[in-house]
Amino acid sequence: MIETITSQDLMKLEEKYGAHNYHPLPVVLSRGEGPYVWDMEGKKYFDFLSAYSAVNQGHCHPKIVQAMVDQSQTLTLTSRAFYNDALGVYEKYITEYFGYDKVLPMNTGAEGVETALKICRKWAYEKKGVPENEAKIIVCENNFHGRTITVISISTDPDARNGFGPYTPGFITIPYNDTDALEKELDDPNVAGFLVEPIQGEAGVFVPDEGYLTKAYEMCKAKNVLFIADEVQTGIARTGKLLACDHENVRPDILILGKALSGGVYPVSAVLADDDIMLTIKPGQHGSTFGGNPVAAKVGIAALEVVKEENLAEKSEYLGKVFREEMRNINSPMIELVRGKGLLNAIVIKPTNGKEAWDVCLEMAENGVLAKPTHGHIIRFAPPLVITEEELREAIGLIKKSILAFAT
Ligand code: IF1
Repeated sequence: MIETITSQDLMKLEEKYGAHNYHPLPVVLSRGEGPYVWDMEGKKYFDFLSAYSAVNQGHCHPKIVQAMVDQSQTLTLTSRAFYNDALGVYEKYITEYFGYDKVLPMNTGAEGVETALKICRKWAYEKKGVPENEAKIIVCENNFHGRTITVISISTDPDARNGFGPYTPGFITIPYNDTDALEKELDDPNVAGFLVEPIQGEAGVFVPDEGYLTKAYEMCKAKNVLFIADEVQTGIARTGKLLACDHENVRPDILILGKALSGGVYPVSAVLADDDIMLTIKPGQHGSTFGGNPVAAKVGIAALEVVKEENLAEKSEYLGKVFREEMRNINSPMIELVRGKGLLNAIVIKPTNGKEAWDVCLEMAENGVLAKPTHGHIIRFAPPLVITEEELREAIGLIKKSILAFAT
């Protein structure tokens, strides 16, 4: 049976045996290399999703895979009940890389967010003097921070949230990109932190006004409130700088990283902060079986080295400009808006002749480019940052052809 299994068979297997919590495009991928993936029939595609920006370094990057293979054959997991010979080296590397005193290693992005929220609350009680159980954290409308109960408690997306209550208390929601609303809520002395995505990914690559992050950061400082940046998706060269906050020279008090911290080969996330914040967490108060395991440590170093060695931030900055310029030059009534930073971009699609973003994505897949709609009418474009200019221009041609197939 295994020998003759087709992509149709595999999609049916997922339908029959897997929970129905996703609605994938009908392609079954079986191989990846750099900016490319191949389906079971051997058809080659440009991957313009990059596993939601986890594969910034390209599929199966040889250096990262080698680090994983080598460590996997030596020691995979000790738990944090014992020391291992890889973790400390990684902790030194990543804290120096991003310029923080300490790192707390976790596995997934949502765990990173949960960790940041816990650290923030602990700091509020021990350092800021907020009365017990009174700490509040400000979050933004249309955020995406993951899928855990607390994280969906702060979501405003009905699909993410509805039907999963009761919800975690202690949060205040304000509009994104709105410093007046932030200023008002910061008057509450029990506010401990402000959690924000420097660019809202799931909301459709929503880029805030220039100066928003700086102003929000300064307002937080004035009220002794921690500025917490979720850079799980925007971080590690995706937006044309190492961090999206770097565009405004803002240094978050708590920084959350995930996804590309492993180049997509393994779940690796991290929370970074300085001692006065991080050391409020004592032994036994937080942790994870897999967090900081030796494979993750070796993979994390390799993934971060690749970002520097291959100048991925500079590439992303330059290629992003090429991408947006070329997209804005496409003459189609379907393109309502092109926006983004670096190689994190989106096109807002105006349904035309009964065709919408999903149809455009199917047509692009047919033509050899994989991307996915978000919120029905927005298509996100985020290729691996290792894509060359020549490859990018070829992909742009295919995207253009797909959009022009519906309306000119
Ligand atoms: C899914 C979107 C991307 C994130 C930010 C934390 C997490 C994410 C800013 C949690 C995760 C994902 C998860 C993925 C879809 C996806 C996504 F479309 F929902 F918005 F990337 F654009 N913070 N983002 O974007 O990280 O726990 O998943 O490791 O299928 O849910 P995680």
